[in-house]
Amino acid sequence: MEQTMYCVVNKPVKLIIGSRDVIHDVGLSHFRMKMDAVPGTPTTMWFKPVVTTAKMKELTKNPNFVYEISCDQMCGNGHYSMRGVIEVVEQAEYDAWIAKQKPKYASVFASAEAPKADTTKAIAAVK
Ligand SMILES: [Cu+2]
Repeated sequence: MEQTMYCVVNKPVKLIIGSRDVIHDVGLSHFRMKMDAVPGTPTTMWFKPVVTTAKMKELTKNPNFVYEISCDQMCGNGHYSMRGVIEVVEQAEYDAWIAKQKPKYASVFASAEAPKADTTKAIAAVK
């Protein structure tokens, strides 16, 4: 399942990155950044998005433009699916989005199935 990380334009974002299985790599190709995700050794990376996704759709003349976040390390069978989207929005849009979110931790711990260990989950925990 593709996940979306919402960020506010012109506000710094710090990712605290880990892995529960093998070495992955968090890649933000549009920001020209990447950082390894290493089991047992947390890494960090920060960035400040300065152009909203909506503005990038205009600038690129591509109505389907999305900022991508992906695993940039060939890590195994699931590598092809380790991809998400970063949605860069204005503060008001972010506030409206966050107000509609439900806590995820309660449902994770109540579930009999443990969360899948992959880079995307680690990233999702940061947002
Ligand atoms: Cu991978």
